[in-house]
Amino acid sequence: MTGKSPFEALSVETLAGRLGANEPLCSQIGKDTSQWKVREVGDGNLNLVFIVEGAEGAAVVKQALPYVRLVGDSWPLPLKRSFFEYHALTRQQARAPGSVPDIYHFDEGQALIIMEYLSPHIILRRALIEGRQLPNIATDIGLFMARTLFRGSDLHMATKDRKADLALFADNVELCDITENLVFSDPYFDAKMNRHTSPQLDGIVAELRADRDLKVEAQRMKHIFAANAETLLHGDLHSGSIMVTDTETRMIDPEFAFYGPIAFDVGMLLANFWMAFFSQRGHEQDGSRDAMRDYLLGVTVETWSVFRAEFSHLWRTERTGMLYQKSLFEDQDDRLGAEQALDHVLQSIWTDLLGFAGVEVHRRILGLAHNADFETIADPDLRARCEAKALKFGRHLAVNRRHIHSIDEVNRLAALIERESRI
Ligand code: SR1
Ligand code: MG
Repeated sequence: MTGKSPFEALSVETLAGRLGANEPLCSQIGKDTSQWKVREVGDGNLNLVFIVEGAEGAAVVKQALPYVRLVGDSWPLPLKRSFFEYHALTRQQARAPGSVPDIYHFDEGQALIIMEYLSPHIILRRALIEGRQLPNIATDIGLFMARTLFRGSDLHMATKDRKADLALFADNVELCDITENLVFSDPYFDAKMNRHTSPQLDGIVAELRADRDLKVEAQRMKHIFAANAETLLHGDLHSGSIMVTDTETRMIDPEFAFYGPIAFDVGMLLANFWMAFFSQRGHEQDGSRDAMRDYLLGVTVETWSVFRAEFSHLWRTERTGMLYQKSLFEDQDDRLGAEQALDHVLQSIWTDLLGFAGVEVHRRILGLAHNADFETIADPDLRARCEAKALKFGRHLAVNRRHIHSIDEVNRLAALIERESRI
């Protein structure tokens, strides 16, 4: 199969025939296709994902489909998202080595990426639902975010290179459009594809849709998302985009990559830890999840602290871009000025990440794309209680973000809301 053939979706049955001569794949898993075992394991919303095992190893073949898998061919989606995913992965690998799967091959025409099979890794979201406490995720993810977000910005890159990259990723229009609508707008009106736990949440949903301050703030976040092309984002950094073992963490699936605000990836990620926190009550049938709740709040504190420390370290050692240039500060013996500017930048990331986290929580409960943390709670009354608490928390973050000063303050609020028993 070459990049020149017309696009054709792979299947378990056709994969060996079509990729049997693919040199990078054969060199990973062995070229005797009679030994290949192929499974389709994609459980995301958009793509096909195959695990291919051969006599000498295994690999993952990920292929985009020309439509949204979750919805079907009534919602077309361009194959070029695979191009953006491939280019985002190569940049993430360069900026945060070891944090993403190794890439063996990219075929633009067939919209497929052949990459490292991560085993025995599982999706972080699943681990958190199972109540597993992973010791390294806060450090690994905090470092990943600081390194990729700092090194992809005008704080570090030559501005000519950053502008060329900005132009490249600006074409990821349709994936941005998904985020712009699904995250920032749909949850706040009766959008066609929305769903929520009903009738239990009907009253709260009506309240949120009538909440003028919330709607204004959600649109403010959308404005920042769309207009603040600061750095190359992962673009969809939630616990379903991270694979883990007890000791290893890898980020996957950056097909939503584009140039946006630093705070977006950080806010989305933290929101997913807070949602995991509020969902624990629904997974408590086999024993208390008190320790898991403490662990999850601890992870938010540590992730933010690692992010801040690494971002500050890079600010002091790798600030080679055109922003806040050293010639204005350190070179004039004004280290204090550089620190003052760093404080301002971190403060603005903090305020904005809270807003992004708030709307991310809302869209996972009220919009099209829900998350398994809540969805796997079978009892709808119990699920609704967990979701209602998360919605209240999300509203507080989004509306009061300028008045919240520390992550401890956020976590005290989460614990307080969690202890309230009524919807
Ligand atoms: C139609 S795509 C829905 C969601 O799935 C992806 O993982 C993104 O989070 C997107 O918003
Ligand atoms: Mg994804």
